[in-house]
Amino acid sequence: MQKLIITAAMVGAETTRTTQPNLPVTPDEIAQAAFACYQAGASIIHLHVRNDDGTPTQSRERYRQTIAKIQERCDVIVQVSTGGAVGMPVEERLQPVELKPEMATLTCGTVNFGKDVFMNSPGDLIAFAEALKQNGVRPEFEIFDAGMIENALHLHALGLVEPPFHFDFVLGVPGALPATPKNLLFLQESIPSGASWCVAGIGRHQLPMAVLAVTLGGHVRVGFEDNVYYRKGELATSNAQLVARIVRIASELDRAVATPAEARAMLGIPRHLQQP
Ligand code: KMH
Ligand code: ZN
Repeated sequence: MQKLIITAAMVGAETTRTTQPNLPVTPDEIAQAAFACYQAGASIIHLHVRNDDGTPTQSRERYRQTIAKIQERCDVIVQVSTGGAVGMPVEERLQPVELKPEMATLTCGTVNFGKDVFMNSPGDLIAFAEALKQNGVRPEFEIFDAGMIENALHLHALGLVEPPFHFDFVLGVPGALPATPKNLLFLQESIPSGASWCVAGIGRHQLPMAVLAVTLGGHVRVGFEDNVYYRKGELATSNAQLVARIVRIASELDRAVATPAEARAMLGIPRHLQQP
């Protein structure tokens, strides 16, 4: 089995300080939290940024400041969000890609998202894939529902993305594919051989989906973007606490955890370049 890549999704766009008082918001807070996650065993930081008042933003400048502060502390892989928050236009969502980060998300279709609709039209997917290609950024395909895998492969047919492919199955969003073992197995079987996958279980599904991924040879995403609890009724004290639990479980199951350098090799990321 490949070494385990742990992604920390520490911020997101929807989680608030009201639901999780330890949510990092400022560039300094996010960089400190990223370093703690790296020390705990995360090799990828899935990055969203916020304004000082806590509202979500895709500001290129805010991403630039935050990435610089992360890179001052450690060589973790920074994967910027191109999802942003529901309702943001494509141009706004694409701002952090101009910084040429090592990775970015690419959501592969439109999906109901709680009471909202997370829009990703066929034309949007092409715009995201073109921007990532132009800037030399490795995509992580965000798969909220089974049909999105086909949309990702269509981008390959158009010559916009190249293997090795990496998929993130986001399971348990209200309105999207439920987080069940059966669905996870189905998705695992539905991606091309040679592709890698990660699972991000939402809410109470985060831990059981992660444990399944550790045993099946997939990779794991944890953090406050997807889940704010350590266990039922008990808030997590930090994102790093959630990462550390996965490292302990992986150790018990004899699954070694990847360093950022090992994750780069597995994901086809050529080498680590500091941001200008
Ligand atoms: N905030 C969600 C609407 C991504 O980061 O690419 C989208 C999201 C996906 O978080
Ligand atoms: Zn995200």
